[in-house]
Amino acid sequence: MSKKTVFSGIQPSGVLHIGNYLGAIQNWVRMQHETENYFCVVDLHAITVRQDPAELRENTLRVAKIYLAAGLDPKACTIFIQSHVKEHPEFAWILATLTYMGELGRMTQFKDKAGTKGENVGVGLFTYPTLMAADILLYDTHLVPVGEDQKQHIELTRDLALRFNNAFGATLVVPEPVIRTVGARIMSLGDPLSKMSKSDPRPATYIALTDAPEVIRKKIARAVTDSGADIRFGPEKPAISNLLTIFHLTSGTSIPELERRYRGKGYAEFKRDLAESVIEHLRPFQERYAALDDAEVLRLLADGADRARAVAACTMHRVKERMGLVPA
Ligand code: ATP
Ligand code: LTN
Repeated sequence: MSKKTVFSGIQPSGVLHIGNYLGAIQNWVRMQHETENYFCVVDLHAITVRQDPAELRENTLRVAKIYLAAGLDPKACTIFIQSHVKEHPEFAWILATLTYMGELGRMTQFKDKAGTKGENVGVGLFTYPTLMAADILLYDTHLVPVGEDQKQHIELTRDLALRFNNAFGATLVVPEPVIRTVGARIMSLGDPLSKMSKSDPRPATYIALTDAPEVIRKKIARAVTDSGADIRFGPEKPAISNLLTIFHLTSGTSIPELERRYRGKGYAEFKRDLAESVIEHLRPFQERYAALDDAEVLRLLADGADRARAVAACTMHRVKERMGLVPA
């Protein structure tokens, strides 16, 4: 039986945090040997928000290094930079012609990021989901492992694939999201009601994958907690529930077991142990990250782009033919 194809991506819009890792990357690493994989650094998505050129360049390489340090095997995965494969924006245009204004206007990520900008919100932020759909559909993707916040974009991708197929005949594979049951939405350390985000201007609200142990200890010690002293998982305890989730995912100990272990103990002891669990969990990753050679990573990315381009060009050819665009 042939393997299913996986596609996912992360924007180089800041420093990656444990939310990106526990919500998305860890799943990729786990699945990689059962599937055929494309993991993309989506730089064309990052520029929907103004980026400093030097920082964008640095962050793009950093995300690729994080993929590798997290354990993605370049033999099993095609790792590449989105802007190296011109079929992504090309196909995004075609998909935009099939997308309705109403559909894009309903996207929560757009509504959040547009905020109070009114008429001055960038068009790229609005059409962003059509580029994401292009990313996914170019590779005949079956599975898209992401955090909870991306579910709506994948539903739109499915709708666009079906719409294309209905209009022009069976051409595109209709993908499915893969969202883990625990850890798909790690919350901010500063506000347990909003998700941990790498574009948050306050670095204390997220644990970056590259944070040094003393920084991790400090951030966890200062993390917001709930009223009352008991360490219990539940909707009335959003901050402690989030910390318990992180503890569970970094230590492998179940949440009920952690609740038992810290019954009658204070937040201080719980947070101290949690910090050590996170530090230990990240240690092998951080060692691998430090040992990566930039020149070698750039070579892998060039090779990845070559492989991705070959597949993407094939899909574009099929798409154009079906739509009646005359081949060059
Ligand atoms: P930004 O806040 O700058 O939009 P982000 O931190 O949300 O960025 P993305 O590049 O948008 O990061 O997301 C990369 C992947 O990480 C996606 O699969 C996304 O669903 C997942 N992800 C992002 N934040 C979290 C989180 N807090 N918990 C779990 N998964 C997350
Ligand atoms: N929109 C996603 C990043 C992203 C993506 C993709 C994820 C762009 N293209 C394709 C999965 C598949 C985000 O903001 N997290």
